[in-house]
Amino acid sequence: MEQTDLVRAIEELKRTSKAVILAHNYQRPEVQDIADFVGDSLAMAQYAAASEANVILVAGVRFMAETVKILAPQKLVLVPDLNAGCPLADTITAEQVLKLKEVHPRAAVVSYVNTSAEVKAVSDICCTSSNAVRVVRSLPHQGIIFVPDRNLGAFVERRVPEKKVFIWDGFCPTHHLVSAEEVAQMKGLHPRAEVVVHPECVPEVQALADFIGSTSQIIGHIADSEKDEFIVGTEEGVMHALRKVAPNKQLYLASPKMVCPNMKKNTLEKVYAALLSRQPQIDLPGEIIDRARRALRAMLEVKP
Ligand code: CIZ
Repeated sequence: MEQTDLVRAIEELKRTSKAVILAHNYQRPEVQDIADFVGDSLAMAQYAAASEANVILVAGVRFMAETVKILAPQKLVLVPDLNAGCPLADTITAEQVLKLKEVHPRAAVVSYVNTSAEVKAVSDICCTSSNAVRVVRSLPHQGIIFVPDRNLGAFVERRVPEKKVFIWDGFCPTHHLVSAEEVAQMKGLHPRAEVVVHPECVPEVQALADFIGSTSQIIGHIADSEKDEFIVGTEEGVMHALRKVAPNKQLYLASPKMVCPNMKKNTLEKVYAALLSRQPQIDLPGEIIDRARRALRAMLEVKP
């Protein structure tokens, strides 16, 4: 099918099946453009929970669709490709978290949203890259077990020095693809540009940044800034949203290598096929949903 026919067919299926499509900021431009909502994983899940639609297609990676299912368990949650996983989330299992709890029994477990539903189910509270610092500060515990991203964990540790943070050694392979040397080179080429990076980047890259934030925070920062040139250190899908909110600004991706192969598994063809067949669906055991929801709700209760 031609792209325009595919888009028309998806619109028709959305209407007849009363479905909504949520897309993460890292999705392909054409997938973002067909979505009812584009944002980060937390905003996607909040949108889904408040939505009246019974069918939610999540164009992102698996943990994002699971988060939607946990917060809106009565809804049918579809994904374009079940194999779109997250290597960072795969670095830790629920059993490994339980072992960490045995070693640090008085510490609270803070799990980044980039984790499986099973890991969330054994966590005290979740966090995103937007609110990790706030979540950790909100806890009465002196010790924090932070999983699974070591760079986000170190970012939190630098901002909350009064706590002892035990950090898991996971990382996002896509955010590790940009080096400090590359960012320094880009700064040399564009000396007037501000450097904005995601906290999943290595500390040496973060040290060169003028602003560090989640995808939504990066988009908000660039849209609101009076500056007109930016070097952007996160997955390249965010450039599409940035070009929409800041059409007159000069935007340079920090490295052409920052492309997540899992995020790019979702195509318009797969979105169409999933809506048509109502497959693949995200299904989770009720007990995991209930326990993981406690950790997600605890995060949602942290004051902004
Ligand atoms: O929270 C998310 O969706 C992730 C994984 C990154 C971000 O900053 O949007």
